[in-house]
Amino acid sequence: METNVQRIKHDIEKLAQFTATPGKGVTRFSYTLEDRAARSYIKEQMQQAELAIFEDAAGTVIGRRPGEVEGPAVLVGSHFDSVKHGGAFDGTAGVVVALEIARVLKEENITTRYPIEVIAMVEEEGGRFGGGLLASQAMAGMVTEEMLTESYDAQGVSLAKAMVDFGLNPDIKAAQRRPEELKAFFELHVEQGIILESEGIDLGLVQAIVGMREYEVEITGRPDHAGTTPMNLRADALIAASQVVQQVRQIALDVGGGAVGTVGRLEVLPGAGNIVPGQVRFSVDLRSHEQTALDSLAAKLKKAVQAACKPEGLTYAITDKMNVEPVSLPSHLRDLIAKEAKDRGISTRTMVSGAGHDTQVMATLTDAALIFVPSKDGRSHCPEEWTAYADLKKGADVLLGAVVTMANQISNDI
Ligand code: HGY
Ligand code: MN
Ligand code: MN
Repeated sequence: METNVQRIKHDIEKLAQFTATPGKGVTRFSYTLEDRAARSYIKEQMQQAELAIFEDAAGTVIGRRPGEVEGPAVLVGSHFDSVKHGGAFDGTAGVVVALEIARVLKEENITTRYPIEVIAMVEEEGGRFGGGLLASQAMAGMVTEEMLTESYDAQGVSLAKAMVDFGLNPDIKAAQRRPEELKAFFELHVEQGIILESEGIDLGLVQAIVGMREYEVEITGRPDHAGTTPMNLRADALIAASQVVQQVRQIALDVGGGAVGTVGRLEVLPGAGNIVPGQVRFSVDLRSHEQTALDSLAAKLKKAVQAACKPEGLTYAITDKMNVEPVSLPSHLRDLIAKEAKDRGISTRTMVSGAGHDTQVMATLTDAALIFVPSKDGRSHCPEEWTAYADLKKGADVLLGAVVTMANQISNDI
């Protein structure tokens, strides 16, 4: 029993067409026309695979293949939203592989003991509203009303309004899954790093995923005429913001142990060459595999913002956009996957993930596993992102084996 690489290739290429920036990578934000087109395609594929289709309150598309008994389901999937000008494989590869697994089970007429669900998640990247991991956090009951009403896109549309306008159930709590109805969650994802390719290894078995804190920082001064306002009378928000940007790098270096800090987006307002910046809004993304280090990064950031603003007489606001803990993933699922790989002559190595993934949130609900396939030149979050289809097929075959094995493993029926 194996997956069909032509169908995998076809789905990846088809889904890459649903982008707001044709010719400049994949830009597929949640609850947009591109989302609508991609989700319709995913539903069509689920229909052909004879899955029962359901969309949860966050907009995640779920295709369920019944088991012999009503029992805890094995979930397999990833996300199908993207970053701005991203690649065709980040998230999408995991959704496509899950669709292919469902097609093979239908073709081979295989019914496992327990149900299997194909999961196509939304808003993992936070590309439109900031934050991210929305779908998995909704399943884990971690999404608050405030996260929905207080998150806005560049046009000032709130996440809550975008979801309702998209036709979704406004009660996000309805997306919550009960641990007892879940048996395991599997995600295949492109590595987005250079290790597998440089070592010539086929699959990465992820043992830990980095913890992430994301903030929106807003520093407010006073817009003034750039020509007539003396230097000592200014409240220039960009002066303080630029100090904080420098500090984000220093904080990560000081905390060390692989900690990283990034300011990926910065907006100067009103944003004209002859106006002293009245306000600056910017993102801060802090990560570490250690919870204590993550806490230290966050505390140092807040101190840096205060130290930069006070002498300049500026005010500031720091809004939490995301706070997910570092996780270690259960070794028994890794062992199961390693055996499936070995049986197929596919090489593996354990590794950690510097990228965040829905798996780390699903791990709070059920046993979760994340496997990586190689990324060409380690590139991701860019149009150049690429994974060879033969590599994708290796991951898909191993995941097919692991999902079926897990869905047949007797456990306490609900
Ligand atoms: O940012 C991340 O690590 C993931 O790509 N959302
Ligand atoms: Mn990503
Ligand atoms: Mn991703």
